[in-house]
Amino acid sequence: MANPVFSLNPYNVTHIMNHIFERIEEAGHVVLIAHRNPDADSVGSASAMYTHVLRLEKKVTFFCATESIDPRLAFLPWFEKIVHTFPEGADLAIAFDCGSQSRLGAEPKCDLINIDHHSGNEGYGTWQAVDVSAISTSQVLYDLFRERGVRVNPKMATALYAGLLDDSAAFTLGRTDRRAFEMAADLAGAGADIASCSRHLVQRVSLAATRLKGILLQELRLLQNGTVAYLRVTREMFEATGAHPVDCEVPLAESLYLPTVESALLLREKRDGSLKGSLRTKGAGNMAAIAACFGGGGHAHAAGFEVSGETPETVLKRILELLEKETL
Ligand SMILES: [Mn+2]
Repeated sequence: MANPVFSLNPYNVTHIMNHIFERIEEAGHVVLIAHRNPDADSVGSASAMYTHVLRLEKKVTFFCATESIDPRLAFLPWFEKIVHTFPEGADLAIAFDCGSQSRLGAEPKCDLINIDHHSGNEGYGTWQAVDVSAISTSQVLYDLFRERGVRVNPKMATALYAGLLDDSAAFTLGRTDRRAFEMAADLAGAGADIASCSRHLVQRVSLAATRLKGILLQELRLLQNGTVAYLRVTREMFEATGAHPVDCEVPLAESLYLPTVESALLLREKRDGSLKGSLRTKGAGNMAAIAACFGGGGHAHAAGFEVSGETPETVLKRILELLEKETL
């Protein structure tokens, strides 16, 4: 059975934090795990920890099961160190920004620390530092570093800032608060490369992604009196444009900019015939609860799932019913 999820708060943060840093100090070989199809928060958090573990003169491996990682993340420190095979002989693994064990893309035999901010975190691992009030996993890690008195150098500051910038949607999410801005100010003071983070994570788009966006926006359907945006992505669309699955994120997010749209659903056909669903909302419904009906998870405003053996039409119909219940 999974361990209970600790929410970091002033009463137990010191306790969890000490466990985590003592385990790292005792370990000989630490593996840092960015989740499958990683984002800037997962890679950035693991990157910041990489510097910390290196400073302790430990053997460290940066692992991510996905081989074709979003190239926008390549500017992050230690990105070139990422390997796709889980190493033998590690005695400690740390997962970053990974709500479920299946997203790890590996089954570590050693002790595992779970550092995350997803509300649906499964509580896997030997120790958990899961703060659901944090806007990014990099914020959870930033708090742990600060509490422990770990000095954040410019490389670490850039990596932590990248997670904050990306997960707050460039400081535009409604939940971007004083804590987020104070962290940003502190990291800027610590030498974070703000310009590179903006350039690579916000102001950069591939031609393939731009072409895919054009097709998706053309095919976008508005349902339920214009309150739901539906985007269906076929394999042909990827073949025609050369785009990467992650390139669906921006069109999906921007479909919420339409004034009548409250929620958005994207269904993407995968190579094996299964469907990847992504749900977003700017309303009150809980997308994580809907995704959970399909074995997925995430946040209230953004969640995802995977299903096989069902048609997009069946999945869409069921989601529309669930959305209706969520927004009643
Ligand atoms: Mn995150």
